[in-house]
Order: sequence, then C-alpha cells, then structure tokens
Amino acid sequence: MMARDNTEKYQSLQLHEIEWHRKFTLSVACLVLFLIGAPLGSIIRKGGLGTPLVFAIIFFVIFHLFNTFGEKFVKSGQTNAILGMWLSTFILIPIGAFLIFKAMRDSQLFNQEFYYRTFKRVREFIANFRENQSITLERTNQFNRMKTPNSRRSFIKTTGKAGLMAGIGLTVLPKFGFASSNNSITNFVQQPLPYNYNALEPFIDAMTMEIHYSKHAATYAKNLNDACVAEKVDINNQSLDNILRKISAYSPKMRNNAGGHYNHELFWQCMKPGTATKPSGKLAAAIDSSFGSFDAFKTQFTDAGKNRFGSGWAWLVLSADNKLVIGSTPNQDNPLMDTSELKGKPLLGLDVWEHAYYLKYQNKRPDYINNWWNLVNWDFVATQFN
Ligand code: MN3
Repeated sequence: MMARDNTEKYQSLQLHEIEWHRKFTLSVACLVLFLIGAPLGSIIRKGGLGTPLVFAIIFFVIFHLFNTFGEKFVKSGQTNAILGMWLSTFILIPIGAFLIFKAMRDSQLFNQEFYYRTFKRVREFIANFRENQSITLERTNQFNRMKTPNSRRSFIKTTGKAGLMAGIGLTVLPKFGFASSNNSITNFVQQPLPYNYNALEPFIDAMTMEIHYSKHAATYAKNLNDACVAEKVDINNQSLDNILRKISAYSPKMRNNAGGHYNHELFWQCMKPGTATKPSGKLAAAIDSSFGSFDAFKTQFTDAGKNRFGSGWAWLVLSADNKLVIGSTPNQDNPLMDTSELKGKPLLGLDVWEHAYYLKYQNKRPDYINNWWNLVNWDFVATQFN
C-alpha cells in the first residue's frame, strides 16, 4: 500500500514536471519553427508566405513527433524531463541558425556546387596537412641519421631552404590554382562564381544569376566535357583556346558548349559588385584613340549588343594587329573561333541571350545593357588587354 502511494505520488509529480516543461518548449518551438520556415522559404525563393508556412508545418510535425517520444521516455523513466522535453528544440535550434546563416548569404543551400567546393577544400586541406607532415618527418629522419655536426649544419642550410619553398608552395599554390590555369582564362571545369548570386543587385537580380550560373553555364561545362569524351579530346593536354581556334574541326555540340563555357567563364569575371569605375591607363588611352571617347565606345558596344538578332554576345576584342574592335557573335560563338567573322582576343564580353536578363528586364534588352555598364570590372578588362 505504501509503495503504491509513493509510485502514484511520483507519477503525478512527473506529469506536473512534463506539463511545466511543455509550456516553455512550445513557445520556444514556435520561435524555432519560424526561424526555420522563413529562411527556407527565402532560400528557395518561391515568394509569398506559402512556402515558409509549409516548411514551418513540416518541422512542427517533426518537432511534435520528437516531443511525443521524448515524453514517453520521460514517463517510462528512461530519461529525465529536461532531456526528454527539450531534445527536439536543441536539435532544431542549430538547424534554424544554419538556415538563417545560409539565407543571409544567398541561396547556395540547394546548389550542389557549394557542397562540391566545400568537399574539395576539406580534401585539399587534408592532403596539404599530410604532405607537410611527411616532409617534416622525412627531414627529422634524415637529420637523425647524420653523424657529424658539420653535415648536420649543411643539411639544415639546404633542406631548410627546400622545406621553406615546399611549405610556401603547398600553401600558396592551391590558392593560385585558378590563376595559373588562367593563361587561357578558363579550363574545362566551371570555376566558382567570384561573388554571391545577389552581389550584382539591383542591376542583375539574384535569381537570374543563380539560374544563369548553376543551370545554363553549368550545362555548357558538362556538355563540353561530354563532347570531349565523345570526340576523344584529351583535356589534360589540350587547352580550351586551342579547341576554339580549330573549332571547325569539331562537332556542332563541341562548338556550342566550348563557346558557351568559355564565354560564361569570361563573362563572370567581366563583372564585379559595386559601382563600376572607368577604364584607366593604357586601356583608357586605347579606347579613346580607337573610338573617339569612352562614351562613344559605350554607345558602339551597346549598339552591338542591342542589334544582335536573336541570341548572342557583344564583344570588345584585341585584333591580331593590336587594334581594339567592337562586334558581336551569334549563339555561343566567340572571337577565338576560326569560324567567327569577328576575330581577336576577347577583352570584354556581354551575354545578350534572353536568359541573361529576361526575369528582370523582359523584352527590354537595351535597359539591361544600360544597367550592365554599372557592373563592368575594368581591372579585369585591363589585365586581359595588357
Ligand atoms: Mn548565358
């Protein structure tokens, strides 16, 4: 009788405790669910309240299931009330914090490229770390094998330098991986966008950038690699420039995708966030002497883009006889191609395909071009020119 009383007392106390915790977890959960729903909605950019609400409800169901099980565990005495009742909240808070962080940056959460890049960075870091360690170990071993102080001293002198160089190489080279393959602007792999999708707002909107980079341009890169496999091009011993210069020898698929990939890789670099300056130095002088003035150059380039019928690109190129020339190419052709009427080294390229502007500017291509001038990265154009 006494024991049963005690159990009943204990159970009612426990129920009271559960009720007490539930009051607090519910209010915190509402906040957490909002913190998850809102950023997820903004990340997938469906707009309106619908998407955040749907996500909030889904997470509420998850939260409720967790809590129901937690309560069961507390009642059966397998865990205490704090852990049982707060576990789901503790799990959801970091998820909410992560989503807010992602939503604040941009919508890379659903961008495979982001995960691929992160994975690659971690792998590189581990590889560098291992290599550094084995160098240190090897040097220690060599050092210990030496008998005389003299040879030890000369060893320190020589391997010290070599080790220093290796260390610098290992830490510096990966950072310049892109730059070193940059003689030809681009290789066969799509490079990370140099800025966030929303960085070019308000002139180019984030959704256009995301679709343009992660869908259109990514497809050119993928199809280019497929074409290289199909046409037995050894991409390790062949530069994209060379392929473009002899593009008439390849299939239309190679022409469209080699051009598409090259053009977009150049295009991303031709732009940068912030207010564009004017060209300066040698480039500014060359523009003035070729076109009369910077404004005259802008007008001529804008016309080249405006008047390109259908899809294509407007270009500023450096011709073989070192002259600045403005022109345009259809589809994904570019001035490096042997099939192109306009020939030369591309310094500045403008994508006038509808996919580059339609969401924001619809049919108003001239408005897109006028606004695009605010984004031109003249520093990059100058490095292409020099
Ligand atoms: Mn495009």
